Amino acid sequence: MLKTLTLSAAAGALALSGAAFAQTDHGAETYPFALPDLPYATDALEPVIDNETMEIHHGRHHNAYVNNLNGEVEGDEDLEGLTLRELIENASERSDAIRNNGGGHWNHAFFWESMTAPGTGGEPSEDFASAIDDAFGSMDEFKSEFESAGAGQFGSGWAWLIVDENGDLAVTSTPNQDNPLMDVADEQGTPILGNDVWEHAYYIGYRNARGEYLSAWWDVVDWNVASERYAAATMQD
Ligand code: MN3
Repeated sequence: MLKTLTLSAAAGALALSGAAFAQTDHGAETYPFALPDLPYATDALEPVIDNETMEIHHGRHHNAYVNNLNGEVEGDEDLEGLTLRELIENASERSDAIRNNGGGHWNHAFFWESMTAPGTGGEPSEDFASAIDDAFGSMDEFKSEFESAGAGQFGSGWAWLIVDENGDLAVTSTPNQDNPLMDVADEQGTPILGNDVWEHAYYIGYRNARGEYLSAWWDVVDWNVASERYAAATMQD
C-alpha cells in the first residue's frame, strides 16, 4: 500500500524568479507520484466553481488518478524510471490504465494552476495577446472557439489552447484524460490552457449546462500563468 501522497512534489518544481506565482513542471515528476496541494483554498473559485465541487474533484477524483497511476507503475522497473511526461507522451505504447491515470494526474495538476480567484487572474501579456489576435482574430473569437471545443467534445474530455508544432496558437479537444502532449492526440502541442469538461467538473453548480460552465470559467482563468506558459512554449521553438 502506498502512503506517499504527502511526499513533496518539489522534484518537479520550476523556479521562475520574479514571478508572482509558483508554476510547476508536473511532467518532470517521477514515481511515486503525489497529489499536489491546490494553490488556493477549495472555496477560492466561488461563485464560478463551488467549494464542494473542488473538494471532491481534487480530493477524490485527482487523488484516485494518482493512486491508480502509482499502482500501475509500482514494481515495473522500466516504468518506475520514467517521468510523468515520458509515461504519457508515448501513450500509444502504454496500457489504458497508464494513459488514463497518467493523463488524469497531469491534466488536473495543470488545471488547478490554470485558475485563480475571480478577478485576480490579470491580463494576457502583450506577446500572448497579440498571438491570440493573430490566431483567432480577437480574444472574444478565441473564447468562442474554445467554448465550442468544450461543448462539442462528446462525453468526457478536455478543451485546450495549445502552441502547435509551428509555434502557433490553436484550440483543440481530447476525449477522456488524453491531452495534446500524447502521441494519440489528433492535434499535438504544448498546452497553455485546459478546461475539464467532465460532468464531475461542473455538475453540482451547473447541472447539465456545460456551456454555462464554459462561459463562466473565464472569470477564474489565471492569465499570468497562461502568459508564462506561452512564453516558455515559444522560447523552446
Ligand atoms: Mn476532472
